[in-house]
Amino acid sequence: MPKECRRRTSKDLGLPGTGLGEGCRPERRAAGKQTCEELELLHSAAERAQPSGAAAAAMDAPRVPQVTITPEGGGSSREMQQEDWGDAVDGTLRRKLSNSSISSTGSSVAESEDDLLSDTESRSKGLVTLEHLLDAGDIKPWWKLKTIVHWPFSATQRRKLNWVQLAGHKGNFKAADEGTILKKFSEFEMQCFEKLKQDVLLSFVPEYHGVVEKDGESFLHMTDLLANFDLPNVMDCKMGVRTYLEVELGRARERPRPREDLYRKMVEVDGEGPTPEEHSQRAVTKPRYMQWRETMSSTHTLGFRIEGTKKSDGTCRTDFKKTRSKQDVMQVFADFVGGSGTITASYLSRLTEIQKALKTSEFFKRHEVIGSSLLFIHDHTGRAEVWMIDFGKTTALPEGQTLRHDVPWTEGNREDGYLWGLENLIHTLQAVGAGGTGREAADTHTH
Ligand code: I3P
Repeated sequence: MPKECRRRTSKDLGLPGTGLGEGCRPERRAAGKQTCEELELLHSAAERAQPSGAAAAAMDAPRVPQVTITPEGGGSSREMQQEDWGDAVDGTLRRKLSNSSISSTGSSVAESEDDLLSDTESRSKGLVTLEHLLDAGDIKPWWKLKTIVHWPFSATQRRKLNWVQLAGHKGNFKAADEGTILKKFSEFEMQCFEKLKQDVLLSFVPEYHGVVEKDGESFLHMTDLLANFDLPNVMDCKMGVRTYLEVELGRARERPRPREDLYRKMVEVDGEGPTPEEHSQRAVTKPRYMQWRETMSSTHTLGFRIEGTKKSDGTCRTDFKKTRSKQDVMQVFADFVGGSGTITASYLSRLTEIQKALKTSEFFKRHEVIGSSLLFIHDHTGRAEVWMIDFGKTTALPEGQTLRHDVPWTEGNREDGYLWGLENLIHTLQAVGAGGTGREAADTHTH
């Protein structure tokens, strides 16, 4: 089961006193590992931040982004320093959006299969790095932005920065006008949003406002899904039985690029994961890693997996790599909805609507939907929504070809198992609503 993060103490950070949570166990830090710890760091810093100038003028906004910054590249990683805090919260720390494969992790990632993809596609992977604006000549470490969620701010310390990304999904974001976000441009995703304008799925995806240029880079401008929530609870479920594109598989086969960072991530979860050969190479290819991830989690068994959750109380959980059984998934859901039948029912109703729309959607029929998530959001008012997000790896099929999305994948058929996963997700949530433990609700459909 996933571990809960602990809140880092001011002592950990070398910062003056901040309010701190207790009771979470310490976790060993590992490069590339998704953690919640840094999320708490920014919260602590933000609580003390004194907005000034334009930021102070915008103090009527109730939320600020909460970010998880995961240092990349073992040797070069470091904790956030006190000097960074002011920057992080007053905006002088610029979010530099670039391909962190190059900027942060050096050769191991730069050697990945992704580098065989187009530049646009590679950049669309959603990696965010942060760079200081001051000290242009100074070489600073790069950080990978993993999670952005809202955080409640005291009345006197509010800033208007409503943007969001989910735990477990990497994202490239910039703050935008109220209620909107900018996401790093991806050709695939842009094409999806354009096509979705004429599709029945339109009401289930974030509103898309077009491409904008900022600081010399392109972004997709879209609605911030959290904007209308008060202290939202957020969950990201990655849909489908497969999380890599067939094209990635083919390219990896033609030109294998074993990666040490993925080997390390694998070993961290399961020392027996790598084959003897991979152990001796101390590296695994990306498709191999992705397939292993799928079998460790519920992707293969249920056709979806939980990537991360963030609750209104600040509890963040991102390590669901071994959450595989229906019982475990149910427990996470039960905890997420806090036993609320109303929230569960609202989620189910929305999921059923999405399911219905998917079955008639022309867009869905004609696309291989990989790495896309369903985003669950609810708050204490009882408001609960589910949205389809992340289309950076959603690719159009050749003219005339269509997918069923509920049949097994065999290489070449491009099936993604999205609908099968959704059906299982609905059954899982129904079992949660019925107060089941998961044991008695073993009615999961199998291929
Ligand atoms: C990552 C996850 C991402 C994937 C990333 C993996 O593994 O599968 O979906 O990015 O590849 O490392 P984990 O969840 O275990 O951290 P894409 O979906 O963009 O392929 P990457 O390391 O090449 O960014």
